[in-house]
Amino acid sequence: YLPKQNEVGVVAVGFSGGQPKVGVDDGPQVLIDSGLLTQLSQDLGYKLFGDDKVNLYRELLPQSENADPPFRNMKNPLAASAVTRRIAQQTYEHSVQGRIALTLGGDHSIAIGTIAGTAKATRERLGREIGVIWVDAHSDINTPESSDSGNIHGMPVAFLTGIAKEEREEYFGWLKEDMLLNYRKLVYIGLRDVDAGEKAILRKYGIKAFSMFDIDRHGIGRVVEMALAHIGADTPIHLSFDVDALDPQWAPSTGTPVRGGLTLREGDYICESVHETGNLIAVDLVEVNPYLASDEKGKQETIRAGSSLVRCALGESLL
Ligand code: Z70
Ligand code: MN
Ligand code: MN
Ligand code: MN
Repeated sequence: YLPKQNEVGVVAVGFSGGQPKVGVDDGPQVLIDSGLLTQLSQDLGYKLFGDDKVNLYRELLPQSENADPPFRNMKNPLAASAVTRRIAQQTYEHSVQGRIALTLGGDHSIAIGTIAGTAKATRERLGREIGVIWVDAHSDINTPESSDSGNIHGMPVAFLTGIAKEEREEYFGWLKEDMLLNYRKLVYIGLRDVDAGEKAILRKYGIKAFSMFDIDRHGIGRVVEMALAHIGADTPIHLSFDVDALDPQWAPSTGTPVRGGLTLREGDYICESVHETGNLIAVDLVEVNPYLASDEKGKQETIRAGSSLVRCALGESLL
């Protein structure tokens, strides 16, 4: 039911306003400069649509103290809402035409846009709800009120599932019912740094999550099998991959590295398995910040790892 699996719609989002560290807005450019898009078209044979240049949203970040004041404890709320609203329109346009939407971030707040767009498009195009596989060290499911940091990249899942709600259009009120994700169709892999408030939310809603503990216990093969079974066969899948899910050994150049993460092979395996289902409708690769590694090698390793994840999700390593 996915007629254009040879077409990829690229959305390159240079946005850092969902968290405090500058530089993650250069993530998409370094990924593209490393040759990722060329590999997708030349080596993997995809027809590419959409952004050939990065949308840099730096000017949208508040230039003065009072330009975008906190709202319900959220930092840079107007900027994050405006950027994600635009991204939602972009992934919607790709997805409604049956293209795989590939978004390069940027911090993880941008997934508010990417998933809102594919959820709406998939309801229209296929009459189906999407499933989301969220691969991350963090669960990013704080509400504005449960968040200690006020950083919106720790909140996207709460807004997308409707667990956090806001009426005001300019503060994510543009997220309408048909853009939301059913939290029963969400599954996490790789968690190891989850706030107490987030644990309470995961428990309250019974959200499916495979932490590093589960991966140690069952192995990545079984975990991915269980994750896909939870979402259900034949469900359109949006894969949202935060590079910090990988162990800092493989991806040190990110805002919040957390030890004890996935090996690069485990990360690639998740992506390969999702590709193999034939149900992939979108991939996000976020939180590559080229300036945070302690040396050039760490930066290059992170870019290589991020780019490998994307290629695996698009079928590079399957014969
Ligand atoms: C913490 C918060 C976080 C990264 C998400 C951390 C959030 N739970 N950090 N992704 N890299 O601020 O809400
Ligand atoms: Mn994240
Ligand atoms: Mn994370
Ligand atoms: Mn294939």
